[in-house]
Amino acid sequence: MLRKKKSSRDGKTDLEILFLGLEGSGKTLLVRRLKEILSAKSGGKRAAAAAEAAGFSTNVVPTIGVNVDTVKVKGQRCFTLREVGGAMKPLWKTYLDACTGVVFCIDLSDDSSFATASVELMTLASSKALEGKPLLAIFTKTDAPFTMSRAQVGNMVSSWKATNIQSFALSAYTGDGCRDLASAVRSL
Ligand SMILES: Nc1nc2c(ncn2[C@@H]2O[C@H](COP(=O)(O)OP(=O)(O)OP(=O)(O)O)[C@@H](O)[C@H]2O)c(=O)[nH]1
Ligand SMILES: [Mg+2]
Repeated sequence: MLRKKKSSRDGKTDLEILFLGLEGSGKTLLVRRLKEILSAKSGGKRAAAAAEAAGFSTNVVPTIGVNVDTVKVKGQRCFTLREVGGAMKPLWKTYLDACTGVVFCIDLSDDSSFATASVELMTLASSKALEGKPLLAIFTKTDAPFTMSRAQVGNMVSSWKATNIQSFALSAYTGDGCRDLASAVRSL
């Protein structure tokens, strides 16, 4: 069963999504993109137009510690998006108990980190604290000039057969694929 927190205000469930992944895998930009999509939905057309007019900044700096964002979807639930920086990897496990689910970013453009990312993801998948909770693996930076091949990605995904990991590929830079992830997050 998913652990969902009851909101004291309206009785709807609140969700806490934990964003993990190696340094530079794209968590901060993805959280920014998701926040934009989730908030635009809550504010309707006017909010969506305002967000678009304001432009989407792709400027990011490495996360030293933890970033926390909240999005309240009108009349519905509150999403807490908590990113723990890749530099905090030894402390990731201390954030697992409190979350509803994990979004784990894997940088498609970085072949040197691909195997390590897979090992970290498998460690999370076998963690007791995440038992029964959704674990989403996100292949980031699909827009990059160099990305891992379909065969390499396929090999990695097939090694997850015995797990309940769900995977997505997207670019937080262009926004491609981000709406699918937002829909998955909404339905957690
Ligand atoms: N081409 C491309 N670059 C991206 C994308 N997402 C992030 N980046 C770039 O990748 C770098 C790292 O992105 P971050 O979002 O800071 O990565 P992070 O996982 O939060 O890194 P830490 O906070 O250090 O753990 C930055 O230079 C981003 O601009 C993407 O979808 N496409
Ligand atoms: Mg970051």
